[in-house]
Amino acid sequence: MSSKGSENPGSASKVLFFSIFIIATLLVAFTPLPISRDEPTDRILHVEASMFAFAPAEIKVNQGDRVTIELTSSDVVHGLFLDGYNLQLTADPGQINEISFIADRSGSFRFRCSVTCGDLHPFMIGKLHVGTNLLLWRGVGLAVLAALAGVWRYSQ
Ligand SMILES: [Cu+2]
Repeated sequence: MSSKGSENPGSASKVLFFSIFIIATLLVAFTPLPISRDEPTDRILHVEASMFAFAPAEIKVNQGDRVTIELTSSDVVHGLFLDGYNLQLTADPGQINEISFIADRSGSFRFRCSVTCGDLHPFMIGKLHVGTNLLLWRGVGLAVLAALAGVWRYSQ
């Protein structure tokens, strides 16, 4: 690298890096959260149970949502027990059974069939994801940027 004619050949890239860093920091800190946590919504979810799966097997809601699960069965009697919330309902073939609850606990919770329905009944499992803690991820993002800034500073 030739530095003749320039007092500080690396200054342009430093300025560029610093600009990108500032922009990234502002984005992480101030990008509006896509979903306001203050406005819970009604979520009506149709879940179809059949040997030996739930469809859908993965459900996502936001913390605070009023969730209604409408369970149907397309073959034999199935049940749905939701870990963490300790909710349970069963569905006879061709019938709809529903349960409503407030998703006040965030995290990932398994739900599984609560009626022995055949050989693979123990594997009839789904998952409910409640909330993405966006504030937490924002904090993680800022910590990563701060760490990068430290690495960059000491590598000069
Ligand atoms: Cu079942």
